[in-house]
Amino acid sequence: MIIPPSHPRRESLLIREKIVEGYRRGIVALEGLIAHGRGECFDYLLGEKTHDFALKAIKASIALLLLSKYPVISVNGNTAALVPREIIELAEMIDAKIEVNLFYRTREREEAIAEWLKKHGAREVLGVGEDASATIPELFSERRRVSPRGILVADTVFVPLEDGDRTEALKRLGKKVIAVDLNPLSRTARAADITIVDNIVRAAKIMVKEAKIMKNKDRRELEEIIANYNNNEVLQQALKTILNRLEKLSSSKLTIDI
Ligand code: PTJ
Repeated sequence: MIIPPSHPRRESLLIREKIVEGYRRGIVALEGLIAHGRGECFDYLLGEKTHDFALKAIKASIALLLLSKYPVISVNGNTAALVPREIIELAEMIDAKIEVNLFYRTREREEAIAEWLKKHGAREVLGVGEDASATIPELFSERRRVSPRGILVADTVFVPLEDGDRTEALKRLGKKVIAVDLNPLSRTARAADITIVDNIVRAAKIMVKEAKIMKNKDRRELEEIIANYNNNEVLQQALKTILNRLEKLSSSKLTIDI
C-alpha cells in the first residue's frame, strides 16, 4: 500500500504495514495483528513518543544485560517483523543469544522467523525445531518449549511483547526479565524486573544506541544504575503520564491532531 509522505498518520501506518507484511510472510501470527492494535491504542494515549520513564528503563535494561553472564533475547513474530536489524545489532553489542519463542508456535513460523533474522544478518538463531527441546515447568502455552542452549540456561531474558504467564514462570526459575510493553497495566509489565513502556519500534533503536555508549562503562557504574532503578515507580510514571495527558486534553478545546 502506498502511504503519501504528507499523511498525518504516516509513521503509524508504515509500522502497521510492516506487521501486515510480516503476516503475509508467515512471520506474524493472525493474533499478532490484534496485539499490535492494542499496542497502537496505548501508544496513542502516550502521545507516540519515548518518555523519560522509558529512557530510564532502557538504561537499566542495558546495564543489566551488560552485567549478565548469559543474556538471551527472546523473539516472537511481531518483534521479528518490526525490528529485525535492531535485535541483531543489540545481540552483538551485549553478546546475547537470539532465540525464537512463540506463543502461537508452529514449525513453519519458527523457520520463517529464523530465516528472516538470518536474512538480516543473524549468525545463529536458537529455538527452532528440535533445538526447542527443553521445557519451562508450570507453563502451558507453547512458550514453554525453549532451547537448552538459550532461555533454559539464561540468567537474563529480554522478552519484547510478552505474555504475563511466561514472565512469571521465568521469574520463578530465578531469571531476570526485561519486557517492552506499551500497556503499563499488563501482567507482563507488572511481573518483569524492568519494563520499558514504549513502542518496540522506538525502544529497540534507543537500546542499540545506549548499548554502544554504555558498553564502555565500568561494572560499578552499571551496578549503580540498577541499584537506583525502581520498576514500580516507572510504571506509576507511565500511568500518570496517560492520566495527565487525558486530563489536559479533556479540559481543552479538542483539535484533530491530538
Ligand atoms: O508471535 P507469537 O506467536 O509469540 O505471538 C505474539 C503475540 C504478541 C501475538 C502474543 O505474545 C500475544 O498475544 O501477546 P499479548 O498478550 O496480546 O501481549 C502483547 C502486548 O504487547 C500487549 O500488552 C500490547 O499492548 C503490547 N504491544 C503490542 N504492540 C507493541 C506492544 N508493545 C510495544 N511495542 C509494540 N509495537
